[in-house]
Amino acid sequence: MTVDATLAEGAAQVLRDNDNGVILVAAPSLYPHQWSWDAAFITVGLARVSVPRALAELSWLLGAQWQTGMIPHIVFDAVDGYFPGPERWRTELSPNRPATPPTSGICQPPVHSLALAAIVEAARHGSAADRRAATEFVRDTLDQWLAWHEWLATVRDPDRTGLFEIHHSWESGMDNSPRWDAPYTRVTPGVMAPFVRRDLAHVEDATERPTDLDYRRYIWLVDQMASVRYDDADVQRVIDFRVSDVFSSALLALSSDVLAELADTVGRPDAADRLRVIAKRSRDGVAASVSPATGLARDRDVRTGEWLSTATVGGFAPLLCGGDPGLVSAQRELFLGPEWCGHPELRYAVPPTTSPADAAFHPRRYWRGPQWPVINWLFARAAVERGDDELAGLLRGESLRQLSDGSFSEYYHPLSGAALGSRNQSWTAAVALDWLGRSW
Ligand code: 9WN
Repeated sequence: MTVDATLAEGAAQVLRDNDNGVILVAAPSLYPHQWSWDAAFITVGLARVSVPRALAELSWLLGAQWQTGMIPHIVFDAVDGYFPGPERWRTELSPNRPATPPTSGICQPPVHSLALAAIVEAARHGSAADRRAATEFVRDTLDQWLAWHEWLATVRDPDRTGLFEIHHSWESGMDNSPRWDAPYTRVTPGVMAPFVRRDLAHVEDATERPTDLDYRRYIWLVDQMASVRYDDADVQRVIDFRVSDVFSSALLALSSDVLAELADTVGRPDAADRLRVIAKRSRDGVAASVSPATGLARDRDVRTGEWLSTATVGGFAPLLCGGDPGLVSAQRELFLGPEWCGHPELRYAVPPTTSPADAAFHPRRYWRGPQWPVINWLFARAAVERGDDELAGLLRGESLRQLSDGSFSEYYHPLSGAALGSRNQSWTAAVALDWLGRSW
């Protein structure tokens, strides 16, 4: 077998091992449930193995959609082992949650249309039955995806700024990124029910995970949301954390454009028009956030009105959603330059989650420096959407070198290249499989 074939077989094996017959768990022991954005990346990989299995994964997630349109960040499986589980979330207090299965009460970045498009693409090369199933799925579920995008673009962006707000850093998917340091100084936990973390049992070294103080704040916010039964308007009134997330807003723009194209293919120009309105407003919002001083896009603390300028990968939001060619080319130069992918001490030339040149950089601690294959995949996917195959090719080549250790780790040490976090993480195996199956 060639090196690539061995790696592809290893990735496919991880997906098989993590399949519990209903869902693919995000990781074998650290994350034994279905996570929203993980499921999307996992589906991209699954589409290369089996179109029906890929459709089933998205279907299960969509079955847990809330009546508001929100897709929850965790769909719980009937196993114990993760904290916070359903008993801490208490989403049964909300009239909007699905009757079953239990879910968390927040969301994650909207990348699901990329998964849908990957299924459609795989089906094009598959059997007639695959093609029919994929088209029917797009047609039958389009209104549910549209409701999800519209919920983000309206309820979570009441002033139509083009940047939607999050109420917990878990909603960004980048839990302890320095992006959230300033807003978290204003989250001051009071008296709360005790809890025991379970994540630390699954990593080699506690410095690979968020701190105990981070966790107190995370759970405090969960308790605040539960105290108002996850009512959208009440959460905005009581929550200590309200931040416009520029990276996720760029993903909403990208995903809305991709979903609009799919809507056109199933004869839904009405939906396509609504999605393109969301895409344009989000793209404009992202462009307006760019700091003239640093050239990086910025999040904004809704409670104080303050722009948040940290040198994190979130600053490259315009490279995800595209837009003004001058802005995109300036960002591209910065991205490949010495403070980012071109930093001389990096083992692989893919973006660290925080610039090594920034004081907040920490090479082991989760989203504060390590490199995440799924983030690299997103930048490559977005580059292809803009016609920048060269950038996509660079990211693919370096990522495959990084992944060649075969550990399919959750994240990697940016300087040494060491595997960090969970091993055999489903989404890492999924993007590896996708990269191996294409030339960008
Ligand atoms: C909280 C599952 C998820 C990813 C997130 C990542 C991590 C959870 C945790 O794992 O978050 O949602 O317990 O740390 O930060 O991006 O979706 O892989």
